[in-house]
Formats: sequence, structure tokens, C-alpha cells
Amino acid sequence: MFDTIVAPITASGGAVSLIRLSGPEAWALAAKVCTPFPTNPESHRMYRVKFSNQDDGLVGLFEHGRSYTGEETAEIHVHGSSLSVATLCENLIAKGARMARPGEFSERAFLNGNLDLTQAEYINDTVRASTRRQLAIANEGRSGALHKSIESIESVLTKHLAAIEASVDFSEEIGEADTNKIRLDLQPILNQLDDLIIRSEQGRIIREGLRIAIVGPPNAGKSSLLNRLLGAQRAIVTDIAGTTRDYVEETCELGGLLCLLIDTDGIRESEDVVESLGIQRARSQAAQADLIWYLVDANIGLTPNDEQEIASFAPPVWKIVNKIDNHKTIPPATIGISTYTGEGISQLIQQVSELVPELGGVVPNRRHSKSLTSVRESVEAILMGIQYHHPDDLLVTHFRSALFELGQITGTSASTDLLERIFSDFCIGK
Ligand SMILES: Nc1nc2c(ncn2[C@@H]2O[C@H](COP(=O)(O)OP(=O)(O)OP(=O)(O)O)[C@@H](O)[C@H]2O)c(=O)[nH]1
Ligand SMILES: [Mg+2]
Repeated sequence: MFDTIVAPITASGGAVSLIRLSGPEAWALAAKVCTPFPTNPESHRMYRVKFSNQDDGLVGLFEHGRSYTGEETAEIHVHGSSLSVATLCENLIAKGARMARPGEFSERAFLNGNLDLTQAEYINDTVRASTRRQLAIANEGRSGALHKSIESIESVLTKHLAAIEASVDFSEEIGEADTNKIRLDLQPILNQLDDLIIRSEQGRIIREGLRIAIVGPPNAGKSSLLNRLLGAQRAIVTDIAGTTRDYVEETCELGGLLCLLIDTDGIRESEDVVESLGIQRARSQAAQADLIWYLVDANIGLTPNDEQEIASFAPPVWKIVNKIDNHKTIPPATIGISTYTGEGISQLIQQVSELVPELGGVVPNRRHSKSLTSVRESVEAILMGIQYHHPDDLLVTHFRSALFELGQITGTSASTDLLERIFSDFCIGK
């Protein structure tokens, strides 16, 4: 039996704040702090009330089975001052409610069967989304699309597992399981798993951000480009070659994508100890990036030294020629920009956004992908087992571990530990 929990569910700073009460005593506790509380309260209705802390506002009621958590719920709208929120929560706790842990409302929604684990995770992603693309993935996930894919795989595996187990137990009566049928059914599942794993990898950049290292010779305008994209004077810009020492890292949204821009020291031969260390760091930042922008001055162009430097990088490199405001012609296969006039910048942003395809449909996260990979291994093991006529008991083991891992994704076989780890990462009040 669950107790009744309470927490503010809106961030402070707005005109109105919401406090949610959820659990068997939600309405009874709300009645103790709201007057007049209706004598015959109705679900999905709002009532105008005065609160025990002298504030006034609205209380919305949701009956058991028809709320976010699946439990009886009251949502109290108070004025947005943090004092008003805190005092009313304190009053409710004094009457017997308990302060909710981060993620506890969603955890209850999961435990009450209102959501599966993936939907709960995508709800958290929706709350935290900082770019248009992150929001699109989260919205799709919340609809339960991943859950449905997993369930369809589960049902095929469960059916064949049952058939094999029956043939193990009653081999005299029903004979061998139809391994040919299993093979035909599992092949498409393998493809489906591959597709999900690839989508998760493509989605990684949308979720975690694209690391772009801005490197190149001194004075090319690397710091100016960073500042231009951030719309702020973040890095120091001067006409002295070797201005940037050590790297500067900032996040921003480019073309709907979360990007981590890393402005680095200009690369050149240097006797200066500090500068040399900075150049080392520039190279190591470049090596760890998803994409390198190699920036040069249009007045100088790409030198053999630049080409040599570019050839030494493993990540993809875009050659960018800056200062086209005072030198129009640029070498082939380069992108011309001016951080002064802004020319070419929107094309650069456009190219970044095209780098990562718009992913309509399901995008599993890292956790899902880890489980999907081990499901894939088990399915492959089953197919191999069939091909080489392994004993049925062995096949059964692989079926069981595949089903277990699928349950880790949707939460049906998730341990308390795993659930705690996932939900504790949620915001307070979610
Ligand atoms: N004409 C012109 N000058 C620019 C442009 N962008 C930057 N500059 C100038 O180029 C000089 C160097 O700019 P920075 O942004 O400091 O160059 P950097 O690549 O960070 O240089 P280091 O940190 O020394 O490696 C400054 O005087 C800038 O004002 C541009 O688009 N056009
Ligand atoms: Mg600089």
C-alpha cells in the first residue's frame, strides 16, 4: 500500500505554482488545507478555494485510476512565491503527507501500470529537452512506440519458447519444435534490432550533443566564429596571433542540434611553453571531436602545413575559409564565411543540421541500446544453435536471456535497484 506524497511540480519564478498530492489520502489531505472543500467532490474538476497558509487559488481533483500516477490525486494551484509553495507543502506534511522523492510520481505511474519504463524515461527527456530535435525524440518515445516494438519482439520469442519447452517436456507426444519456422520468424527480428541499435547511435548526437572542435592556424578567426555562433563575446579576440591559450568550450543550438563548440589555440610551431601546451591540447580536442572545423584566413588560404595538419586528424574535417569580406575567392571544397558580415554562417549551420538526419520514429537511448545489443546476441545464438542442431535446452537458455533483456527495457524484469537508478535521475515533482 502506497502512502500519500506531495511535491511542487513547477519550477519557481512563475506567477502560479502547482503542488501535487498523490496517494490514497490525497483528497482527504487536500480537504484539510482547502476551504471550502466540496462535500461531494468530483473528479476532473477545479474548485476555487482558500488555503490554510492564507493564500488562495484552485484545487483540481483526479480520482484513482484517472490520474498521471494512477492514484487519487489533487493538484493545488497557489501563487508562485516560493514561500507560498513551501508553507502549503509544510502544512500538508504536518497533516500526514510525505515529501515525494525526485521521480516518485513517475515511478508510481510505472508501478501502477500507467506507463512502461521507456515512456517514463522519455517523459524525463521531454522535461529536460533543450533543442528542437531532442524534444521530437522525447515526444515520439512518450507515445510508447519503443514499448510497442519491444512487445512485438517479445510475443514472437515467447511463442517459440513455449513451443520448444513443450517439445522438451513432451517430445514423445508432440515431436520436435519447428526450427525452420523459428528461423524464419527470428531473421526479421534481427533486422528490427539492428535498426533500433543504429537509430540509437544516430540519436546519440541529438541527445548528447555534437562535439565540434574549431582548429587552425593563429589569427584565422576561430574565437570570432565561436563568439558569432554564441551571439556573445565569450572568447578573447585580438589581432595578435596566439591569443587563445587553452581551449574554451560552450554549448549552443545550431540548426536544432545541441552542439559543443570547442575553440582552441592556433596551431603553429612555437617556442613558447604555454602556447605549445595549448597547441597540444588543441590537437587532442580535435582528436576527440565528432567534427573538426579547420579554419583559415582567406587572405592566406590553405598552406601545405594546413593540409598536413588536416591529414593527421581522424574525425571528419570541414575546411572553412574565413574573412571572405576582404578576400572573395576561396579554394575548392571549402566553405567561405565571414564572422564580420555573417556571410556563409547560415549555410554552415544548415550543413551541420543536415549532418544528422531528422530521425522520425523511435530513438532508443544508451540504456535501451545496451539491452538491445544483448538481445541481438541471444537471437543470433538461437539461430546458430538451430543451424548446428544444438540441444533444445540450450536454445531455451538463449530465449530466456533475450526475454529478460527485453524486460529490462520496458521494466517488466527490472530490479528495484535499476528502477531506483532511473527514477532518481528525474526532476523533483516529476
Ligand atoms: N576581416 C575580417 N577579420 C576577421 C574576421 N574574423 C576575425 N577577424 C579578425 O582576425 C583577427 C583574429 O581573430 P581571432 O578570432 O582572435 O582569431 P583566432 O583564430 O582565435 O586566433 P588565435 O586565438 O590567436 O589562434 C582579429 O583581429 C579579428 O578581428 C572576418 O570575418 N573578417
Ligand atoms: Mg582564438
